[in-house]
Amino acid sequence: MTQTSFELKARDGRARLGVISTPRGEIRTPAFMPVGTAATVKGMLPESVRATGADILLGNTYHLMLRPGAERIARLGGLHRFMNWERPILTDSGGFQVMSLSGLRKLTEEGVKFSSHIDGSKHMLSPERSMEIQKLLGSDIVMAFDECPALPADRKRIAESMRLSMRWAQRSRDAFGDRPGHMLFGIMQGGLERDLREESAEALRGIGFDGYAIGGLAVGEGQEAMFDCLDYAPELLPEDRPRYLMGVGKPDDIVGAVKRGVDMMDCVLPSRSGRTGQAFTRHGVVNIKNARHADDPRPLDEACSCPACSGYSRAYLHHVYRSGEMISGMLLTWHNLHYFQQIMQGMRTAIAEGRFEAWEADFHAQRAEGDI
Ligand code: PRF
Ligand code: ZN
Repeated sequence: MTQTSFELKARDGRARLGVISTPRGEIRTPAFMPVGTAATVKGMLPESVRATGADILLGNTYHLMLRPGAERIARLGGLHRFMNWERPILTDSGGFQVMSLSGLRKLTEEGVKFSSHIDGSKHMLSPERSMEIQKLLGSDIVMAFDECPALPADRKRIAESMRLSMRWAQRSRDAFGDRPGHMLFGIMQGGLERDLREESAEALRGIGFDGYAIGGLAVGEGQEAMFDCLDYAPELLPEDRPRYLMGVGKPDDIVGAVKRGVDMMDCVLPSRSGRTGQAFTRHGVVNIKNARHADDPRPLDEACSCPACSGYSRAYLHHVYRSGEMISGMLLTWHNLHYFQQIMQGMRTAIAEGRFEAWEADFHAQRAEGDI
């Protein structure tokens, strides 16, 4: 009894509808995971995040190991209890964040030594230590430890990095062991090189994981190049396992990824943009700081049922943003997370009813409409 499963319920073209079951609850796919890097989705109570429709959050090994420390979180009963979110949590493994956030770092076959972006203190991550930390946190979906080169990078660098990540994937699998109720996902790398993506997928399938992520995209290559890769990459992975596209994206990236066979995604965009005065709506992005909202009595989106849209005008949201009031980030984050989850629910329903193509056409048509 493994206590976890992935059931595919419907398909429409390459888009898939499914459910991941874990002891902490079900994850409806296609799923969008809000990012709770530092054991909080910034500006939101966990029950509010749930109210937007999220089934699962993402946490970060890198941030939590540095502050407050994985051993401390374990002593306090694990990450779920610590942050008061009892539903599933997926944790990223740390390698990607070390490369993008830390100070001095040294990459070897063993792992990566680095200095903290917070206080400069010295730390080490390896496949074995990353598995240990994610176990201490109590993560439901554990990510293999990988390395992701920044693009553009030359082919030789991408190939060597991918092969290192595949050796680390095997070490992650060995260190993870057998943990009923918890899933381990492998991460495909290989940049935009088709044969390297194939080699990576082959290596991961040989090791065997509960799910498979597509890493190394949305790192500066642009949407067209990303979609070109997604035109073949998901199909290289086992059909009967969830596929997770890491760090994506804007609403149209998400829709394009689901259309190409992706089941899960995460991104800081809805929460981060909420704090910088950007709202995503059916018609496009609204910059609430813009002076043209100062006298506007309309809600952000008259068709949205979130608290920001049901109780407040654009004029109010503009005012609290300009005044630096905390409620500004709270309301806009709530709206953005709600909107992202509405997109996911819309896609899930459309796939179930075999009308994904029409849903997608409508999604793009609404965005083309004039004034926002
Ligand atoms: N690997 C890991 N985390 C990630 C990525 C990756 O390639 C990306 C790339 N978009 C985001 N987060 N481990
Ligand atoms: Zn709203």
